[in-house]
Amino acid sequence: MLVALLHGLAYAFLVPPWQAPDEPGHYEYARLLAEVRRPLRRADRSSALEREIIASLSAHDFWHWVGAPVPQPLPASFAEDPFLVRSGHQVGDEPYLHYLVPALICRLVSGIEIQVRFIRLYSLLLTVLAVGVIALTAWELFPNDRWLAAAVASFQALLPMVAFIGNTVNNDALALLSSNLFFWALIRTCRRGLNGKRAAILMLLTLLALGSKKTTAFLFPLMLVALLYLARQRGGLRPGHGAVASLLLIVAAVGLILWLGRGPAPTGWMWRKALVASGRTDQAAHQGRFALQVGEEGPPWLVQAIPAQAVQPWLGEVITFTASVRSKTGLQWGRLTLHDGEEVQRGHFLVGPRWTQQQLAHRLLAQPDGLRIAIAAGLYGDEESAKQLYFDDLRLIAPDGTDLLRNGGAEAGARWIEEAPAWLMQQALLWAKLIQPERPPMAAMTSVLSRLLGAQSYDVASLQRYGLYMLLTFAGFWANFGWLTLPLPVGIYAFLALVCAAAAAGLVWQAVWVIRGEAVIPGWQRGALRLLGLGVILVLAQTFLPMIGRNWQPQGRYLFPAFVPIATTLCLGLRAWVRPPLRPVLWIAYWAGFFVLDMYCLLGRVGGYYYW
Ligand SMILES: [Ca+2]
Repeated sequence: MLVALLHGLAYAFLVPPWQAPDEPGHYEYARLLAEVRRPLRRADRSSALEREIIASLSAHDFWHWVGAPVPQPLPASFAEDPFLVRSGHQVGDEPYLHYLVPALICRLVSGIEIQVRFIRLYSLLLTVLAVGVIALTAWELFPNDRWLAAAVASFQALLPMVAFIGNTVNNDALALLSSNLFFWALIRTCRRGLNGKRAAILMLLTLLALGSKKTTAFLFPLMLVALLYLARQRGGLRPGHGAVASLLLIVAAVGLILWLGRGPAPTGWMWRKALVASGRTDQAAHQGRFALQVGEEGPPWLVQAIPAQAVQPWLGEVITFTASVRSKTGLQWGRLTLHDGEEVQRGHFLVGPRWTQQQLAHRLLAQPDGLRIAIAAGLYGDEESAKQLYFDDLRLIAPDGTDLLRNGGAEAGARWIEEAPAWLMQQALLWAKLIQPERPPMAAMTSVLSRLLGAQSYDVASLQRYGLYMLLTFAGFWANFGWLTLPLPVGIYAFLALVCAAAAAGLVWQAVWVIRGEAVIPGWQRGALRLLGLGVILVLAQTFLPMIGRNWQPQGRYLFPAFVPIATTLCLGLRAWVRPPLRPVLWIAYWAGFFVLDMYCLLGRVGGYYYW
């Protein structure tokens, strides 16, 4: 804890004000909370406060240090500055538990810079406490190997990025403390057995963590699995290996059938964020077997969202939306719509029962937040006019002739696996009378699944982007200072990656040993390590899955709430390479390595950049 305190103090004072990611946004949150004294909404943002913060940024040479051009004149809001706009707002986005004390600080002391310094000290306090908790956790988990426990416990105190992020104006410190508390309680429960009180503590700590930062969400499923697992162990209910294997086989078979089977809903097309089974028909088709239908028999409109990365190359250029359309009977109104986040463009037309070509051209904005295109029956705002229309061969043509739409010909039905969650959720909500039958629920899960399963999320460019983001996340976990503008030399990251790869290999080896029964470890410890392993898998899924199919970059610090499992697996993996008599040497090398890294980061990288 003393090491963490000194390490943290060094960063809290060496790093100039505002030179940590998103500090202005977190400070804005605290100040607004101090003023309105109730949970904040997006509408509570104040432009006067933003101008005050921007003046302070300017006084501390913010743009110079982050390596961005100094704006002339100063921007009037965060949104007007090309650098700050990427940081986004925390207000309306993050839970407010963490900000209570910073808000209090803002009420007690005045002067932006003093407030920022005090809020940093509050973060430091939380981080130091978090190190204390991880030490207790490691002691609890490895009573038979004190060296290993000390290595796990010191990992957090010695990691440069924790010392940096954990001591700036940011909500990561409380997330770190609360998730460490969760893991401490989890391991105590594994060792001493589950009872009502311990289960309640685990649930409360999960809530505390969830209230501190969104990145602790993985603790919720982990808590549920842990409670079930520990309850089963207590009850002595142990299904044999055969039962587990056949259960897995059944799950895999059902998954395969759901994956291969295709239902009536047109894949790629949504109505009110849900797939619609009635949106496709084989009663009429311009080409192929199927067409989309809207109006009396189908939903009143159908939407397809084009991801931001697909339209990115065509900013400022004209794209053309074309469709073949006909009515069921008589002359009917219909429309094509394009929505690029700010501007909605509608093209109305009148069609009869013969296929005709309609089109709508649109110039993309400079900063579209993705693009949504829709086909609809009737006139806009006049539901009475919506009669049956068929649409087929829809295309959204980019300047180079590529088609940005999926399933424009309506030939592909949605996979059952895409439809099943939406359908089940809808049935559950209908049953609970939470929705009316005519308003399908927000089946966000459906669009998430189609993003994860869609082939367009895995083209070469996307895979390269994911690889880059994973490397940046890895770097940001160890050390990347400023607004992630001050990385270490690539060679250091490569070395750290080698160490991690060695630890992973050691871990696999160790796991094989344990499974083959050659390593004897107590049952409670085996259970605790399994749950920690699950924690690592869950946090990796939580950090990396959201980047699939959209332009979103994870950060290394999003892994911090899983510090206990990450530090444990890393140290266990390293230990596996060394025979017991030589282990003290391994750990001394480990601490020496950390000491060199810390000194280099602090004096070489951070000090060298800001001071000498
Ligand atoms: Ca067709």
